[in-house]
Amino acid sequence: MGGRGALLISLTENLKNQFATDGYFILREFFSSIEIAELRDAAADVLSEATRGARGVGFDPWTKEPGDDINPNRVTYINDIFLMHERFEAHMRTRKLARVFCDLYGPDINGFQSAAVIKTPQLNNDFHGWHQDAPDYVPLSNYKNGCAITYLHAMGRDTGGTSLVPGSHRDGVFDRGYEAVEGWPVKKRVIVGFDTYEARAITPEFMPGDVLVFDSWLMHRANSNYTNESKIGLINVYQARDCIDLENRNTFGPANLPITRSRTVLSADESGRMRDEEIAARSSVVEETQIE
Ligand SMILES: O=C(O)CCC(=O)C(=O)O
Repeated sequence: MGGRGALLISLTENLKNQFATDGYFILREFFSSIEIAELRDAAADVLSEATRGARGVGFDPWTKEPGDDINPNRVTYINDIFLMHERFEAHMRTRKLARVFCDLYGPDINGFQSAAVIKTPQLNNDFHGWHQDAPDYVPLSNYKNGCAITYLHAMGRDTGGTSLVPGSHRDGVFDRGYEAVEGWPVKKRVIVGFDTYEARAITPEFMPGDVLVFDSWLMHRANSNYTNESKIGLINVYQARDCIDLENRNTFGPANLPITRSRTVLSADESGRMRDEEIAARSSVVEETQIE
């Protein structure tokens, strides 16, 4: 497990080994209480404006009753939050977070997703189900794609935490299924063949400021929240620049967005410009290859 603080210099060999073997690690107290308070305020701003029917926003399927103060409309996820609030734009570019992915994947890191996942009060989240993220992403040209969840609240079993199966990232991409459950408003997502993994699942306790870093092939699940307050996690997915989205499946805002080059975090302007240049350079290589 990660020690206290930011590991600013580089990830220890232990953490890198844990990532290779188990497919995840936890950085305890990675963000300070001041940073978490700012992120909660930003979340409250964004969530207060999310209305049903908006693109890239999901809502509690169980009830349309009002939620709590921070999430009055019972939003369960919201994509591209870095475009909605400058604090989330800054979070995606936090030096210490970006450096974690440089240590895992190399000096040049691109964005892939920037979202918030919210477990609303008394949410039965079983429908969310065990899954891997990779089936939504592949084909990728390599495996250098992973997620960081920043916990803004204390979360665990039945309090909105994340469960995972250590080591399951090494077994490839599994088929996904959707099962109807009597009385449920939505189907339950499942991994076909999960039975043999279930006994290995763990459910860590997370505190505000902790970060879970995991490989996109790792089996995981978002848990129910049987408390009376919304529990918020920020999702930041990153990948190595040389991890190519071969069929351009990623439609999230950070797709192909340079976040670091040579381990240096870029500003929003720099990375927007660089994305345009890199995409233009890539298409001219494709054109030249076709002419030859
Ligand atoms: O919110 C969580 O606990 C897990 C999030 C998740 O499953 C996902 O982003 O794929």
